[in-house]
Amino acid sequence: HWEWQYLDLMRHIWEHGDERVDRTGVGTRSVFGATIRFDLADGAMPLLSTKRVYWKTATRELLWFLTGDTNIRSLCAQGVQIWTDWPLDRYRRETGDQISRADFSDRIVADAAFAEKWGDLGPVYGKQWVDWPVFEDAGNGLFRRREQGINQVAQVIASLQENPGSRRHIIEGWNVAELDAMALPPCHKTYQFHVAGGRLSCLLYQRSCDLGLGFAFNMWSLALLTRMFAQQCNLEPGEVVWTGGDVHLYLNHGALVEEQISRKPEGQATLEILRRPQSVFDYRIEDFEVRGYAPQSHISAPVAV
Ligand code: DHF
Ligand code: TMP
Repeated sequence: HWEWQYLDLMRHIWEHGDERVDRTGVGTRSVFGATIRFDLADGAMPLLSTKRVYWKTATRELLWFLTGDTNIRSLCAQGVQIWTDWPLDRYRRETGDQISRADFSDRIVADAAFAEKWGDLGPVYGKQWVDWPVFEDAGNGLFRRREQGINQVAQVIASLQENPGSRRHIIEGWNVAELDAMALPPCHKTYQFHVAGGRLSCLLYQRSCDLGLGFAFNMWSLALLTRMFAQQCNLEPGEVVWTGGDVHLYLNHGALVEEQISRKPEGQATLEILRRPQSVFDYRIEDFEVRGYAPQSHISAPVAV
């Protein structure tokens, strides 16, 4: 079962990882460099079976990236709170108001001006994916920002169709010039697509991975993005290759780790995409149906902010 790759990595890090103080102050055990592969043939998807993964939440996040939006407002409006903690943290620090997360989220949804002021994460994934900023010579010795930036997603879809054998099918989140303006510099930073034998594969390079929490979402989204691209390009889904740089377990995830490595993977979830939208930007949550997903119970763990 593919999931042993994950469980073995989890056990290895917990037992042998380098224990260190990280940015959040929580502390981690960490290894540098890891790979997990998964074959998407026959609709299979890399959804963990050893705990319930909220794949619809992860899907909503991916669709939100594709709109280019970087404000949490539309996520909060859908009840998705996976990004709320970072704007909330800034709001609390800058105003001293110790509002609860639920109240903050409600206010983000109810009050557009408040959301504009406090809900934006800066130029994170969505912005870089579909509107990477471009500067052009204004002719007067100055440069101006071109109104429309580069849509990397549209460009890669086009390059996959026009030049499938290319080794340059890349979507990059790591815009060095804008890192300071981001709430978090991108973790899943580089996606490279590859076509062989009519199959579309994708390799993700994730510079930093919270193996207990973020990974399950990142692996799902990697596979889902590949399935969407394959459908748009009339290719069969190939393989996904996940590579992590600093792959870590937070020290306060001990209960999750012990429980999860005591479980055994079982079954194989599949995904059907019910419709072929006009473009990669037109997918909706209702287009995705997961079958055969009967995971073991959810295991909650705190997120390090
Ligand atoms: N920071 C850290 N420390 N770890 C992360 O995984 C992380 N991920 C981010 C932003 N910053 C991060 C964005 N993605 C959850 C999942 C993904 C995610 C953020 C949070 C999460 O809390 N998942 C829980 C509950 C999900 C839910 O309630 O909907 C889970 O058990 O999967
Ligand atoms: P860092 O910027 O100091 O590396 O912290 C980011 C943390 O968030 C780190 O634990 C990795 C985790 N993370 C994921 O694992 N997946 C994600 O998609 C995101 C946004 C963050």
